[in-house]
Amino acid sequence: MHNLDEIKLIAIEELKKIKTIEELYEIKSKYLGKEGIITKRLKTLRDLSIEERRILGSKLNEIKELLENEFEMKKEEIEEGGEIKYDITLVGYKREFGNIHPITRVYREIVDIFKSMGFSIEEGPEVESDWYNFTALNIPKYHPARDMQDTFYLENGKLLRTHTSPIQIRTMEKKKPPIRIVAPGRVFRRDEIDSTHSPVFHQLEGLYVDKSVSISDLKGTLESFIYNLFSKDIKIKFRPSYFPFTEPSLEVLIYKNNRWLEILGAGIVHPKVLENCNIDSKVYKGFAFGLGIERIAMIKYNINDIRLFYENDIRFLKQIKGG
Ligand code: FA5
Repeated sequence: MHNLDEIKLIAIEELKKIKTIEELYEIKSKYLGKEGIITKRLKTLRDLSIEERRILGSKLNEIKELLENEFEMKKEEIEEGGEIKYDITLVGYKREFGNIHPITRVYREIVDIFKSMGFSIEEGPEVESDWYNFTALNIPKYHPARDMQDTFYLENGKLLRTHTSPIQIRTMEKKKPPIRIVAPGRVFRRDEIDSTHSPVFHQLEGLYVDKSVSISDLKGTLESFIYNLFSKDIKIKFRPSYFPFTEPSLEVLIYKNNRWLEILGAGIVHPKVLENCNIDSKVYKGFAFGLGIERIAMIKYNINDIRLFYENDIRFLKQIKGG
């Protein structure tokens, strides 16, 4: 006669091997049926002393319960169709890999070029005061130039910056010339949305202040930047413009897909702007520029509608990969 632990192990081993419900009931009756091994043992308990009955009884009941559980589990397994509980042929979840957004990608390329020319990076807040966004830049209240950059005003009198030019003022306030910085950021305007305009877009400001700075330094810097970012074959055009904070002022356009696209505004820093920052305009001169990052990305990646950048359509974002 086997001891109880052996009986238990043998029963479990036998259960593992069976495949059908018929075999399962056979084994169940072999151990737990009327004439089953465990049942018979339970019947012999009454011939034992109280102490023996207590010890053996609890052991037998424990095994009985365990085997009943095992039978139930095996029954479920057989009913669910054999030993395989999971369908390993099912298609799994596909994990999408992310991409650097085209705006971030172009922004990084632009910054790298200016860094290689000796410019360092500055930043400023998106919520600005009237002083930094307009007044210090020689755009006093009621100046018509404010109309071209209408913005979103907050209840506390502050506004969402319309360009990155306030960072010029912030930088000149804290640094003494020579100054050579670029300042990227998100800007906001009450512009109508169309294929080349968005109410939220990105600019990169440039500022160079030193004792002798001329318009040809500005032109040379911008040309060198554009040829570096695109190639020498790109068609560019400078045209006169007007900004209250530069004099003279100009714009740069690039020819792509049968149209001229304006990418930046620039000029020689107005003496009043230098004076507003306590820089002696008789000693120092400066040039500044502000370029539209989306516009540059549109040219670089041949994108004809600015709205594609903000729709987060994976089919679009996937196409712009690399490096
Ligand atoms: C300015 O914002 C000036 N602060 C630029 C400047 C800086 C001039 C320093 C002189 C010295 P403008 O409004 O033209 O200028 O905008 C500059 C560039 O931002 C444009 O050339 C264009 O590329 C881009 N841009 C302007 N408005 C939008 C818009 N709504 N959506 C997308 N890009 C825009």
